[in-house]
Amino acid sequence: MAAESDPAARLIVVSNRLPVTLAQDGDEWSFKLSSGGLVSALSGLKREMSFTWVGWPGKDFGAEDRKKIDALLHENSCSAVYLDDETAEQYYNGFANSILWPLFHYHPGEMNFEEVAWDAYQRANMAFAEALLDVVQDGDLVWVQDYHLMLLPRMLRQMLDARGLRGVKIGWFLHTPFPSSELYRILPVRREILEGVLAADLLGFHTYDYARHFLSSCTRILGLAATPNSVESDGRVVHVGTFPIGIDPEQFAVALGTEPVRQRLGEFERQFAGMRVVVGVDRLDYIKGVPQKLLAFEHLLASHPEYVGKVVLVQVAVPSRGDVEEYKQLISCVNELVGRINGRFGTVEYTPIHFLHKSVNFTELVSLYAVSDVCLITSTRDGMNLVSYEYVASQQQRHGVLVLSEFAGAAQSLAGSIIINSWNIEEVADAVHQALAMPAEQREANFNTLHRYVTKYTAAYWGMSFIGELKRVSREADELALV
Ligand code: GDG
Repeated sequence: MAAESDPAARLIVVSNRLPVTLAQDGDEWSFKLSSGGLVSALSGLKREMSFTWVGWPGKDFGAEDRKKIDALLHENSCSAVYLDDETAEQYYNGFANSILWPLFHYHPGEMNFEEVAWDAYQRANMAFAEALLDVVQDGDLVWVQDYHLMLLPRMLRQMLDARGLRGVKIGWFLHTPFPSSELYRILPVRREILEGVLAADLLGFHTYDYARHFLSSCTRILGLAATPNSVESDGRVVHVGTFPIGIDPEQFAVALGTEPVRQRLGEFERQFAGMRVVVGVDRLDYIKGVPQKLLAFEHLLASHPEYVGKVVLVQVAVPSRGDVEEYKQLISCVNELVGRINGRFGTVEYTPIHFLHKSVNFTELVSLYAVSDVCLITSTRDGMNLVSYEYVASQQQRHGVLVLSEFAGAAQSLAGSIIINSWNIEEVADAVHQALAMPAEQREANFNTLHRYVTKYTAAYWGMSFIGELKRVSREADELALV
C-alpha cells in the first residue's frame, strides 16, 4: 500500500534524538549522522518524502550556540527541542531507559521507578509539545516516534485544541515491543501513559501481537471498548495498526559494489581463509541476548570440537547507555565470558571470538556482513531487529544463513531464517551447527525467500504505509464529522 501524495499536508517527524551528533571546531558547528535502528529506518523514508525532523540535539547549549545550531539544523530540515541537562538525564536515562525500556522488554526486575524521573518525563514531553507549536501549521501530519514521547500526543492535542488547530493529525509509532497487559499493569503510571498516546489518530506497532497487547491494556486498565484495530477513547475512534519496519536495502547493494567495501571484504577473506565466520552486530543492551550468544558459541565449540580452529564469532557490540547501572553489569558479564571462552578454546594462532566493543563504520559493517557464513541474533526481546534485514541485504553472493531469535519482531516476517529460542543455549548451538552444515541449494532457496521480503518491505514502504493510513483514517474522521 503506498501513500497518496498530498502536497498540501506537510509531515513533521518527532523523535527523542535528532539523528545528528553536533561537534564544534572554534566558532563553527558541524554535525554527523548518528547510527541506530530508528535513524536507519527514517533515512530510508527520507529518500521517498521530505519531512521536518524535530528532536533533542543530545545536550543543552547556551543562547549564542543555539542560534548557530538552529541555523545549521534548519538548513537540514531539522529543528531542536532543548532540554536542561537535569531534565534530559532524568527523562531519558531515568524514565525512558530505566522504566519503560526494561518493562517493554519483559525485564521488570531492572525497572527502577522514581517520582523524580516521572516528573522529568512529563516536563520533557511538555517541552516537545511547546517546541512543536512553533513548527506545526493546521493540516500538518505529526508523526511521533517511540516510547520516549508517549505523553506528547495528548499534550500536543490539548495545546492545538486551545488554539483552534483542529486539522492537525497525529500518529505515534512504537519501535519496541508492547508487553502483555499482565506485565504492563505493573507500571505505577500505567493510565497516564495509555491516555497520553490515545490522543493520537493512529497508533502503529511492528507486529500484531504488540498491537493486541496494547489493546488489551486499554480494555483492562482503562475499561475502553476495543476492536482488533481500534479503540474508543474520549468519544473518538483511535486506529491501531501493524506496520513492520524495514531497511533501505539499496544502500547495502550499492555499498557492496564500491571499491572500499570490495577491498575490505578481500582483506577479511584472506584473514579468515579456511575458516567459517559467524557474525553478530548488536548495541550492547541486555535485550540483545549477547551473553546467551556467547554461551551458545561456547557450547558449539565444546560439543563440536571439529569447529575449534575452524569457526570464529565476530561480535560487534556497540557501547550503549553505559551510564545506566544495568548496562555496566552487562559489560562486565560479557567481558568475562569473552575472556573465558577465548582462554578455553584459543591458541596462539586462533582467537575464537573477535569482540569489538565499539561501533564500526559502514564500510566495515557491510564487509563483515558480506564475509560471514552465519548471522546470529539472540535477542531476548526486540521490537523488530534491523540487523537481520541488513545481513540478508548483504548476502547476494554467499547466501549465508540467518539464525534469528523468536523473540525479535523480525521472526514474524523473515521466513527463510532458522528460528530459535534464545534462552535455550543447546538449541542455539544446534542451529548454528545446522546453518554451517546447510547445503548450498537450501541456502540459496532460503536467501531468495528472505531477499524478496527485505527488498519489498523497505523502510520507505513502512513510512509510506503509515503516513498513507494516517491520511486515510483522518479523511474518514473528517467525513464523519461533516455528517
Ligand atoms: C530499535 C529497536 C527496532 C549497529 N551497530 C553499528 C551500526 N548499527 C546499526 C545497524 C542497524 C541499527 O544500528 C540497529 O538496529 P536494530 O533494529 O537492530 O536495533 P535498535 O538500535 O535496538 O533499534 C529495534 C528498531 O528500533 C527500529 O524500529 O528494529 O527492535 O530496539 O541499522 O546497522 N551501524 C554502524 N556501525 C555499527 O557499529 N554503521
